[in-house]
Amino acid sequence: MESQNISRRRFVKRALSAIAVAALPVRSALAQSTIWTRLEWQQFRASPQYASFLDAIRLMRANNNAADPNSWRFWTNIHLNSGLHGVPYFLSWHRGYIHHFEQRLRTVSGNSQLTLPYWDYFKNPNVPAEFTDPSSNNPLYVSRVNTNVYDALTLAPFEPSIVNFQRGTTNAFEVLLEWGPHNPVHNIIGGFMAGMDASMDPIFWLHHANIDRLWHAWALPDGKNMPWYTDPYWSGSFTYAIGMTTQRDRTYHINWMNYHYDNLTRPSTFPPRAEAARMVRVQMQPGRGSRRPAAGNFALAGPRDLGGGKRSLGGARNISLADVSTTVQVPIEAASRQQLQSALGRSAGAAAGAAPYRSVQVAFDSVKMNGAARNGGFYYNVYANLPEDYDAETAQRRNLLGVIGPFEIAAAEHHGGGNISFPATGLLADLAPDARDISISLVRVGGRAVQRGQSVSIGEIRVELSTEEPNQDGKFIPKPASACYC
Ligand SMILES: [Cu+2]
Repeated sequence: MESQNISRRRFVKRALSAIAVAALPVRSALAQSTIWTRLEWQQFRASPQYASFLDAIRLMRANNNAADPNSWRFWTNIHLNSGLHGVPYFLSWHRGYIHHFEQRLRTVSGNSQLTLPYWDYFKNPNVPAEFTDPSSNNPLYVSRVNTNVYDALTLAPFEPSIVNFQRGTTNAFEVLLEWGPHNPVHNIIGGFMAGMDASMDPIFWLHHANIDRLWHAWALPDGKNMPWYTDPYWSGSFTYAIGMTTQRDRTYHINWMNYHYDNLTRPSTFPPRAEAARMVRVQMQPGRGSRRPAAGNFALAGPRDLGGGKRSLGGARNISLADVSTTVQVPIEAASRQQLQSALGRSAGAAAGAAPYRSVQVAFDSVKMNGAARNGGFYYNVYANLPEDYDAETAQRRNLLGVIGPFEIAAAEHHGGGNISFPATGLLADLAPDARDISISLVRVGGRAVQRGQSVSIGEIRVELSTEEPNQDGKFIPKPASACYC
């Protein structure tokens, strides 16, 4: 087993001393603990651990006592009740979560060497065959809508310009990775994966191990602009269950959790689509030109104060989404333009601290799905001010507000109300702060075979000003130059 480690103690010592140390990993037999290597599924299934993995999952799925950590439902309930999505620590929380699960797999299988495999869909977008064999004794099988996630892939988080990490900074990696490929993989696969019970599907764990690997691969070689582990950002802990707690700062680096990945190459190309039958797709082909969806004919909602330091600049009501894409045009009245500019930090008023509004968001109210839509297989990319002709990958970085699909709507329902809100301050400040209208486009991805007709309804889509400060770039303790992230 590879021992490539900087022990925590050594790391701290190095960080505190002013001695410049070459940024090389310490390879030493003196490393305090073993570093376990997580393998890609194709290697993993040929490894001696494969049988233990199947054993553990079979046993856990057969255990119906949800209060027992050895049961499958126990782990789904942790995710259901305390999973962090669309908020800070999305990546950090899941790193701790799957790490605890990996340890449970060892306990249940009795194999202390077992590690969690990952599925690299940038290499092969097909759910591995072992998961799709419906024989009754296959512990990896559950019913799914799609078994190819090509439609969920984007390279946007790995563009060289993406060096920030946390929410509220421009081009934040954590946000981009959640909007793609993380959420789209949930939505496109469908079934359990498209809802809050996602971890009932065994592929969930391989998906999240891959997301975790992509985070580490992105952070290499220097930790990018992640807050240094002594920054208050990392203080506190996650409690997953009784006796199952992880300090946040421990999730800063995978070596501190005693594991590693066999491949830390960042994705740079799309895989072959791999299924000839699915080549019919025309919309949202990554890297290919697309046209902004035509504006729909919606009832307009005028500007109004919303209370609580918020003001609507306007929007549209009663939007019903079928299996097509649409655009909502929000005209910005002359009287509101100055307020918008202030909120985007573009006017003297804002600089002097005189304007009340500091941030902009795009809000979706009362988002609902019909019954069939819940099963997933599709989603919508939500963009602001999409150019008439656009390149999907560029739009992913510049115009993407987020994703709306069964996974996000189920989460919004779970948290009450079905309201979804996307921060838009940085994005609109970059795009067109003086625009006379703001357009919100919903671009449908996937699901041709499954979802015909109306699938999602939205009470109102509006552009909101808020007196809340957006977080800003650079407000964190950076990694000392003498320390290494390796
Ligand atoms: Cu999750």
